[in-house]
Amino acid sequence: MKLTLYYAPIACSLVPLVTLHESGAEFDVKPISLKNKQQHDAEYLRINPKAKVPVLVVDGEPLTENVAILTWLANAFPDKKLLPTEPKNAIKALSLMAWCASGLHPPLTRIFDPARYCGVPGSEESVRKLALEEVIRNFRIVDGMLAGKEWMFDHWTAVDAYLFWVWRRFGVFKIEIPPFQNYAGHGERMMKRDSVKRALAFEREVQARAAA
Ligand SMILES: N[C@@H](CCC(=O)N[C@@H](CS)C(=O)NCC(=O)O)C(=O)O
Repeated sequence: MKLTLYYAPIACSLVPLVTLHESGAEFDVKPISLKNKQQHDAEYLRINPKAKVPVLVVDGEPLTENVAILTWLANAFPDKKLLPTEPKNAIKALSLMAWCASGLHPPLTRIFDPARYCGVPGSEESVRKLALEEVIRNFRIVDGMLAGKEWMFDHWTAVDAYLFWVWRRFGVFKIEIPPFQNYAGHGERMMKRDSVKRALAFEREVQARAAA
């Protein structure tokens, strides 16, 4: 089986990158520069017409959307228990991944690139402010869910990788927010995992190459 991940530094493609490392699979990574708008190159649009990362190409077949990629990986590598298998927790994991994609992720993009969400001149700060309020509401929910837990379920899963990316993505903005101890602790535990260390070392490598 040939696996290729299309990936960009800082972007949500970190989630499948960490999960691929956790799977123990052999895979290639093709870095894309979102900064240089490479996602709009004709060659890339043939792989993903949505012009987004991540894409996991499985034996020549592109699969998009984090939720689908993580589910595919969990099914392909069942021994690694990348998602819970007990039916009640399996559906909870799907619900959490869907929330990561549709609830936690979008306000981060509005903070990063507010002009994309409202064309009214001078509206950027307002878009940012509202998005930040949404992030704080969401983080409060995640923080409550993680209380007293090492991971979201009784063992590490790809849901933890997704929650970690959201936490880290926000951290890159360096905006002061109230403390979220449980979520912060989760982030610290994630940073100790080999999969995360390898993914972040790769990110540094790609960024250094781009800056050279
Ligand atoms: N729903 C998609 C979201 C993918 C997405 O928004 N990716 C961002 C990076 S975090 C992207 O490629 N942005 C490029 C752009 O919008 O031009 C998923 O979960 O995979």
